Amino acid sequence: MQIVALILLLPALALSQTPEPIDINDLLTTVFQILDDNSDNHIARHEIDIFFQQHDENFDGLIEKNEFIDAVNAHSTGTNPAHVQLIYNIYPFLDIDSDNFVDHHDLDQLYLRADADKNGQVTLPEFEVFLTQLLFAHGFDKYYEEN
Ligand SMILES: [Ca+2]
Ligand SMILES: [Ca+2]
Ligand SMILES: [Ca+2]
Repeated sequence: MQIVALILLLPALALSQTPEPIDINDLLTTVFQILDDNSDNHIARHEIDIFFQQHDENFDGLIEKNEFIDAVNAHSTGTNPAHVQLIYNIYPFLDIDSDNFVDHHDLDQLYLRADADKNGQVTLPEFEVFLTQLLFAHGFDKYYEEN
């Protein structure tokens, strides 16, 4: 799966010859570390809930788009602006049931997909494969062409 992800990335990497090329692995590692609340190199399901609760500003059990953008901004100090924009664009993909909000139901579905070996922990390799596939399933390669 890792190799498949890398092969899928090659066209995007070829197009990213800009002054600040997007380093997808660096970006994914950074997001992983933000979600790994206890820094044990695994993302447990409840760590997703911790992040969710920290950024559900109006306590309605949903992460609205504006709350998602605030959450990304809160963790983006010194981050390549292209990375920040890329993460903004992930929001619709997280809304699995397409009801315009990200809620616990969506997170359950996303977590099940990310935890490839179903052991209740998401490792960095699992996370990288999952998020890379998510990005490419939603036209990530087009993002490179437009930027
Ligand atoms: Ca952890
Ligand atoms: Ca909310
Ligand atoms: Ca796992």
